[in-house]
Parts: sequence; C-alpha cells; structure tokens
Amino acid sequence: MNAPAMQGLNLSAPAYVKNARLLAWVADMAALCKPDSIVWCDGSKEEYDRLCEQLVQAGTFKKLNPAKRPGSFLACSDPSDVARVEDRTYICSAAKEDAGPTNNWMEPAQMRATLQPLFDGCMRGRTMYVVPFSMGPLGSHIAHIGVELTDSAYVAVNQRLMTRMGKAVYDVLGVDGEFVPCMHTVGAPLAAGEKDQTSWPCNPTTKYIVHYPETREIWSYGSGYGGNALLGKKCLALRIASTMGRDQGWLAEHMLILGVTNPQGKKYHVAAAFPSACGKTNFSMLVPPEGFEGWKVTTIGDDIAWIKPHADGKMYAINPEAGYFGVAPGTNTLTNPNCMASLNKDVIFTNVALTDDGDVWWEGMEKDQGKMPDHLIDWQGKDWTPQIAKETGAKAAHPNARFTVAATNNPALDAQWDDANGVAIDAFIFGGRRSTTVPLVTEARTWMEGVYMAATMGSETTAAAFGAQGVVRRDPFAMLPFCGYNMSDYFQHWLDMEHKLEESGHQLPKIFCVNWFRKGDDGKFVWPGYGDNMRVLKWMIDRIEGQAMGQETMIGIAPQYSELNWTGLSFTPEQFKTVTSIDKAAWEEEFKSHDAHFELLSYHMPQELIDTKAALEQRLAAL
Ligand code: SAT
Ligand code: MN
Repeated sequence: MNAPAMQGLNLSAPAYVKNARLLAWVADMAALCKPDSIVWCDGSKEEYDRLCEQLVQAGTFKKLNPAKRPGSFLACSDPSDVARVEDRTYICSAAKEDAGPTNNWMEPAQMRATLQPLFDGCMRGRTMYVVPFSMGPLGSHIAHIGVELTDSAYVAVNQRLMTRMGKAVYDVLGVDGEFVPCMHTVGAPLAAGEKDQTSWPCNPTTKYIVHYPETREIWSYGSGYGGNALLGKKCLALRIASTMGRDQGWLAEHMLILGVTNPQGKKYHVAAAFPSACGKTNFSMLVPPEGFEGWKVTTIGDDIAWIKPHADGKMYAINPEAGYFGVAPGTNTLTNPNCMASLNKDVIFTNVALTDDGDVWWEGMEKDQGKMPDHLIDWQGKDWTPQIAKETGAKAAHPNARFTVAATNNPALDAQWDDANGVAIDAFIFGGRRSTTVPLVTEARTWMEGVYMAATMGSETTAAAFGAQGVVRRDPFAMLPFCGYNMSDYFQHWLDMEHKLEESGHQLPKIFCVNWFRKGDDGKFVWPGYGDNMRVLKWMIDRIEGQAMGQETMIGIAPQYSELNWTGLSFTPEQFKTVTSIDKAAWEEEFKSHDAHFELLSYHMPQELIDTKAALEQRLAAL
C-alpha cells in the first residue's frame, strides 16, 4: 500500500490511510510540488500543539499571555494578503456559460497549463501537510469529505478548529470513499538552504483560487489567508458544494443557522443569508433583549448551511463547518457577548493588535473597556497610540481581522449543532446592507417573490470584499462570490425547490427580507440592530404561527408598528416609519438597477422572475 520513497522523500502513509485514490493523489502531488517532507495530520491535540509551537518558532504565531488568553495565538499576515481575492478566483467549468457572467472563467485545459509550472516545485524547502476533513458531522448523509494538501502549518491548525479534521475521516473514507481534492500552496518555494525572510510567506504578485466543478477539484496558489487558503470553507462548502447541490437536488448556501426557542419550549430554526461582514456571526449568537424573558437563541452555524429536502417535505440544514472564522473589529460584549465569551481561550487571531500585556485588541473593544488603550503593537507590527491613530487614521487591527475558534467554545451553541440529520428550517431570511430604500423587514407573499427578493438583493460593500466602500453591488442570495455555477441557473434551482417540496403537501419555509442598516437624515443607523433584531425575529415567528396580521406593501407583507414587542426599547412610530417606508422614486431607481442586473444575467434567466418584476412594478406604479 505504501508508495516507494521518491528522491529521498518519504511517502509512506500511516497504516490507517487505505484509500487508494488518496494515496495515489498524494504521491502525484508530492512529485509535482516537491516538498522536503510530508506530514499526515491526525488531528490530535498533540499534533496541534506541536504545529502551533513550530509556528511560534517561525515567528508566524505569537503566543498570547496565558493568564489573559490561554491557549491562544496571534498571527499577522503580509499586508498584501489580508482578504479573499475575488478577482483571482476562477470557476473553470468546461463551458463558459456554466460559470456564468458573475464568475471569472478560464478554459480548464488553459488553466491547468497556467497552474502546472506554478505548482511545479512550489513546496520546495517546505513541508506538505495532508489535512483530511469532513464538512458536516462525520458520516452524516449530508456531509462531504475533503483532503487539503498544504505547505502552510497555519492552514493545518486553522483547519483543526474550522472542520472535523483528523484520523477519523479516514474511517469514513475507507478504501474507495469519495473526497474533494484541495491543493493549496502559499506559492513561495525556498532554494536549497534558504530560510524564510518573512513570517507570512505568500506570493505577493501571483494568486489563483481555482475550482474545476466537473471534476470537483480545488487549486489555490499564492495566498495564506482565510477563504483563499482554508479550502473547506468558501471553496468546497460553497463553490464546489453548490454545483453538487445543483446536480443532486440540494442547496449549499451562505447562511447562518440559528435555533430560537419560545418560553413555552417550542423551537424554530431559521437560516439567514447576509454578505460577508454584515453581522452573520452576531445574528447567529443573538442575546434576546429586555422584553424577551424566557426566549433563547442558539447557534447551529454562523456562515454556511447545507440544506436538503427530505421525504417528509421539510428542508433539513446542517452547518458543514465546526468553527468560526469571524470578523473581530466591532465585536464586543455589547454587540455580541456570546462571541466575546467564545474568544476567552484556544483562539487563533489574525491581524488584530497586540497589547503591552500580551493580549489582543481591536477597534470596538474600547466600548467594553471604557477607554482606548495607551499603547499597542498594530497588526503590521508598528507602535500604535490613540495619538498616532488620530493623526494618521491608522487602525490597530485590520478591518478584516479575524478570529478562528472551535464552535464548542460558544456558550450559545445549539444542542443539535452536530446532529447528522440537521434541523428542519422554518424560515429563510435574506439581508443586505442598504442605507436607503429597502425596508426593515418584509415577508414574501410567495416562494417566487422570495426568490425574486433574494435574487435582486444588494449590499453596500465592506472590508471583506474588494472595491470602494459604500457602493451598492448586487449580491444575489449573498452568493455572488460563492456560487460555483451560472447564477441564473442557480435561481432556477431555487425555483425548482418549490415544486419538489410542494408535492409533499408540507408548508414551505417562509421567506423574509431584512435590512438592519437604514440610515436617517443625520447619516446614523436608525435601527439599533444586534440583540434588538430579536424583535423582528419574534414577528417572523408570529407570522409562521398566524398570530400577526401584518400589512400588504408593494414588496411584501410588513409588520404594523403595534405588532412588534417594544418593551425595553424606546423606538417611536416615526422612527419605525423611517426604517419601513417605501419611497416610490427610490424604488423606481431600484427597479432600473434590477433591470441592469437581469440584463447581465440574461442567459438562462427564469422567465418567472422577469414576470415577477413586472408585477411588482405594476404595484409600485399604483402607489
Ligand atoms: O475569508 S473568508 O472567505 O473565509 C471570509 C469572508 O470573506 O467571508
Ligand atoms: Mn461568509
């Protein structure tokens, strides 16, 4: 079973690795990438500790003060490698139309020819880690296995927190089980005897994040950061999985999953899609405010949902991940106390600031601490003081700074988070970041209208995405950077779900559209957000239970002021109007912008969506 040694490289796998395709693939990739050595990760605590210690020695990790932040580390990346690189991300399907107009595309053969010389010898002077992982509970019929080959120990330890990683995966894989091969290199080979000059090796000029949907492969070159490098996340669980879902009749979505239990003990499950850095983690860990005594919100996932229609006519969702890779800046005990509690120990922080007593800091923490720290080392290793920040505008933490932490650290973790069958979804929520136009909450009158609302969702850009801040970009289903195939075919796939589920006679999940981000004339957010989003969530449950009438609007059913529980919050009917009003002129512009969006997506655009738009425009004209 064990392959012969190759040019002094020991290829022998542990005896428990029995999958023939995997063994052959590792041998092939070792021959291509030419690492100095291979480490087969077993996912043990000993291995994790050893790799973390190695990262400390290499200067990639700084061990944080164990009295303040036990078991935790800080990594600071190269300033050129701080976020996903959407302009370097490719869907290489055989036909360009299958990637669609929202994805970068190159012919597979041409891409392979481009990557071949880059990967040839790319791991020279480095170790190749074999990282086996399960997306979803081990052995669940909804789960899928991936194996990542990477020359980054940082990736290996992050994957242990983010996925079910290790030896047990090989038992599920067996001799002939399926896995998604995930190739990753930082793209910085070392010459014989050469040592790293940097603690964050990456390729500053050449980056490729490549997906071959037909053969279900991922090849990532040149970046060590986040979704570019932790290939189970956006690459496998969204881009590749969305194509699996299209072929097999299920959904891979950029959605958090939460449980909400009422004082009588009845539990509901909600899956909600928001673009990156729009508060998915906060919403998934929401703490109900005053006025909601006895209510409980529990987290199943904070970023990705895999959803399968079941024979009972319900849609069941799992979180394929096992950890959170969340945005640190802005997080504090006021915005997300459960998240802050999750970060007390065993965390990998990336690109936050270091305090003088060996702890971490990011913008937003001053709200907990009552003041700015006097001195920090910022994410780029430079001195930071409030004075310097005032003069230069320098941020102590990068705006896209992240924490990596196991889900089991979360005090609000749902008891069913690891349930192999998933949880039955009662409602879908779609939300963008819009300072105008889109109301606080509306319920789609039909599945079709819900799909329309999700398909035309827009968001003002944030730090996780490239481009200017504050510009509205259409981000259908919050999947723009993550859909592994043609977006219009994806809309059709969502429309088809209705017919698939209808046959069962069971009621479909309701679809709601929200916008927490409307601003007043003073440019400030009007809706308090965070825990107060519970007020909207409760209204949704009342709608599910038939206990709130709501009122018809042009764009769906909206709450009446009196239908929200206002206990503990002073929010006037005028303020309510500011976040719920429908401005005719703004919506005329909005529909024009939907036109442009549909124009771009015209290939395979479902006619039903075009008809829905016409019907909505008629309603608007009648206002
Ligand atoms: O870097 S990630 O892709 O994991 C996070 C995000 O941008 O949503
Ligand atoms: Mn995300």
